[in-house]
Amino acid sequence: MKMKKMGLLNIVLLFATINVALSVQDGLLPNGNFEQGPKASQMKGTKVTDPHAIPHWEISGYVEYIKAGQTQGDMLLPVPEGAFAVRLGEDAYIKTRVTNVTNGTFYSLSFNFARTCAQDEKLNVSVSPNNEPNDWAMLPMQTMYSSDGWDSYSWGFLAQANEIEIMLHNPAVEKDPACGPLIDFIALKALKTPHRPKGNMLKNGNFEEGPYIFPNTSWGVLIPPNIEDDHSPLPGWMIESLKAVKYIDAEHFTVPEGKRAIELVAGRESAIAQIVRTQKGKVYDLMFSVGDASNSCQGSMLIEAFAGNITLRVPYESAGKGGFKRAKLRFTTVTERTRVRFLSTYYHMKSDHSGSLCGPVVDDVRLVGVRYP
Ligand SMILES: *[C@@H]1O[C@H](CO)[C@@H](O)[C@H](O)[C@H]1NC(C)=O
Ligand SMILES: *[C@@H]1O[C@H](CO)[C@@H](O)[C@H](O)[C@H]1NC(C)=O
Ligand SMILES: *[C@@H]1O[C@H](CO)[C@@H](O)[C@H](O)[C@H]1NC(C)=O
Ligand SMILES: *[C@@H]1O[C@H](CO)[C@@H](O)[C@H](O)[C@H]1NC(C)=O
Ligand SMILES: CC(=O)N[C@H]1CO[C@H](CO)[C@@H](O)[C@@H]1O
Repeated sequence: MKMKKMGLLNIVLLFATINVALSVQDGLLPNGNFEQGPKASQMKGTKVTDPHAIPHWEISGYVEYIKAGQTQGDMLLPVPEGAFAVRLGEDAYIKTRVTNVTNGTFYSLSFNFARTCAQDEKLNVSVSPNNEPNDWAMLPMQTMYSSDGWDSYSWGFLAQANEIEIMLHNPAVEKDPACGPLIDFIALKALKTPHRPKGNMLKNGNFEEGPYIFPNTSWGVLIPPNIEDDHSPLPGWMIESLKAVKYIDAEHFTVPEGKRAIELVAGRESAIAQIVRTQKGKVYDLMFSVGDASNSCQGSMLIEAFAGNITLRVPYESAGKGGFKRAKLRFTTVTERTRVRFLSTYYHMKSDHSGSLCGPVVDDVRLVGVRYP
C-alpha cells in the first residue's frame, strides 16, 4: 500500500518535472492558448470576475473570455487556436510569471491578436523586472495584414532575471468596454546572438533567426515599427519607419532561401536596416533576393536598397504565385559605418478582396568586400 502510494507520488513528480521542462521550450506559455478557463461562477456573461480565474494568469479590468463561434452584434468573433481566447477591454491586463527563463538571454514574445472595433486599439507589452524605466512597447493594432482577421505580433526583450513577469495591457479608458483586442496563443522563444557567417558581413542576412511563428497560423508574424536594437525580435536588424514588417515562414509562404524571409508590407512606411562596420573608400557588393510570398500579392513591385550613398531600385513583376530574382548593388563606402536598408516603394493589397496589405519579399542578403573592382 505504502509502496503504491510512493509510486503514484513519483509519477506525479515526474509529470511535474515534464511540465516544467515543457514550459521553458520555445513555444506556448503555460495556458498561453487560454484553453483552460474560468468556472461559470467566476464569470458574469463573458466578463471574468475573479482575477485568478484563468489558470496561470492574473487579470485585471474588463477581461472577457471568448468561446469560438461567439458573436458581437452581427460580427463573428474569430478564435484562431483551439476554442477560446481572451479579450482585453477597458483598462484590462493579463499577466503571467515565467519561472524558467535565463537571465541575460534575449527572448522574443509572440502572440495572436484580432481587432474587434473600428477604433484605434493599442496594447502595452512589458516584461519585469527591468532595469530600464521605459522598457515596454505600445503596439498599434490598427492595420490588417492577414486575410483571416487575425495577425501576430512579436517583440524582443532581454531577460533580466530567471523569473519574469509578462504583461499585456490595454490602457484604453472611456471607450466601449467591449472594444479592445482579442488575444490568443502567447509564446516565447529564446533567440541566438547573431554572428556574421563566413562570406557575409551582415548578421542574420538570411533572416533564419527570428521570432516564433505559430505552426498552425498561416499569416506570419509582424515585427512592430520603431523598434530599437534591444527590442528587435529579428536579431541583427532594426525596423525603421512607422509601420510593421512581416516575418514569414516557408511552411505557409514561398521564401527565396531557407525557411524564413521578410515581407515588406507597408510601402515606404516600413523599412529594415542594419549598420555594418566598413572600411572607408573600399568597394563592396550588396546582394539580395527580391520576390513574392505566393500569397496573392500581385503587381509591379519595386524594392529600394540603400548602402553608402547609393540607392538601387529593383523592379519585380509579381504574379502572386511565388518566385524571386537576385540583385546586386555595388558601392564605395563613404564612412566607417554603412547603413544597409531596404524598403518597398509601393503599397500592395492582396487580390483576394480581404483588403489586407502585402508586399515584396526580401531574403538572403549578403554584403562582401570586392578585392579587385
Ligand atoms: C506600459 O506598461 C508599463 C509597465 O506596466 C508602464 O510602466 C508604462 O507606463 C506603460 N506605458 C503606458 C504608455 O501606459
Ligand atoms: C542578472 O544578471 C545580471 C548581469 O549578470 C546581474 O547583474 C543581475 O543581478 C542578475 N539578476 C538576477 C535577478 O539574477
Ligand atoms: C494544429 O493543426 C493540426 C491539424 O489541423 C491539429 O492537429 C493540431 O492540434 C493543431 N495544433 C494546435 C496547437 O492547435
Ligand atoms: C557618394 O559620395 C562620394 C564621396 O563623398 C561622392 O564622390 C559621390 O559623388 C557620391 N555619390 C552619390 C551618388 O551621391
Ligand atoms: C530557457 C531556460 O532557461 N531553460 C532552462 C530551464 O531549466 C532547466 C533546468 O531546470 C534548464 O536545463 C533549462 O536550460
